[in-house]
Amino acid sequence: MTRKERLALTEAFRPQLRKVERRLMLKSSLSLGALTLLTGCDLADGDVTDRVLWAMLRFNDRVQALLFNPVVLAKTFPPSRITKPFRFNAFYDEDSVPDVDGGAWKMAVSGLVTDKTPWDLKRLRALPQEGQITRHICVEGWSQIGQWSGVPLHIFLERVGADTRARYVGFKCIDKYYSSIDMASALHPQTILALDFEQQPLPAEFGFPARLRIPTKLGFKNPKHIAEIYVTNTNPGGYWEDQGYNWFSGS
Ligand SMILES: Nc1nc2c(c(=O)[nH]1)N[C@H]1C(S)=C(S)[C@@H](COP(=O)(O)O)O[C@H]1N2
Ligand SMILES: [Mo]
Repeated sequence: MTRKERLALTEAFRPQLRKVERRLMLKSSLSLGALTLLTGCDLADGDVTDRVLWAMLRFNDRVQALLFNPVVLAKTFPPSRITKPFRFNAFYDEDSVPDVDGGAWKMAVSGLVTDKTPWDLKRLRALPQEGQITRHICVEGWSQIGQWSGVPLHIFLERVGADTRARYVGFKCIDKYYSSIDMASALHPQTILALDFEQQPLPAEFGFPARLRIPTKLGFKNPKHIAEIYVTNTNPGGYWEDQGYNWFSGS
């Protein structure tokens, strides 16, 4: 397939993939009859229904991952378009944001990497830094334009000797949030391990000391307050992903 054909296919399929998935998640009862015919399973059995739905969603994730074009860039904006004030979001209120000591913080690296030495802020700041002004889109139905900079994740992965043929990069956070992305998205040039927001160290509420900024995915796939990064072939899921939100969630 040429790049052009692949792009056309992505565009043609995107709305359908979204529609099928929305229907399955929101109105699964409507498609259960069809699923019974397709699978021959007794879908009155909740466990089986669950397993069939999850299998279909994971298949959908694989299709989306195949259609993801690693060279297409997310739209960028001029500084005048930055949203002020920028909105905070997490699975808890702003007064519960973790208070992290940046001097003592260490980020663990594990899984399929050759160098598992933990990283501190000083060493991360010594790596090449990239900035971006991009749109952050939350699955709840709002979006805002923000400015972040930090280490491109592909550079970080290369430094730690990550096996970039592995399928997933997982993130564990200080607040017990977690998420994961496919390797192609991890290596995308705009995927950064952000240390700064609006050219200043990340404020506590926006993910100090380090967060993922990945403009090709929805907001919930941008984990804040990272404690550990790991490379694996087993899908690590995520805080929202494991509750039924689409795992791939391209934006
Ligand atoms: N550690 C952590 N990261 C997280 C979340 C969270 O609850 N904890 N929420 C996610 C969601 S749903 C969104 S929309 C963005 C919000 O980022 P912001 O506070 O910088 O706007 O963070 C994402 N990353
Ligand atoms: Mo979100």
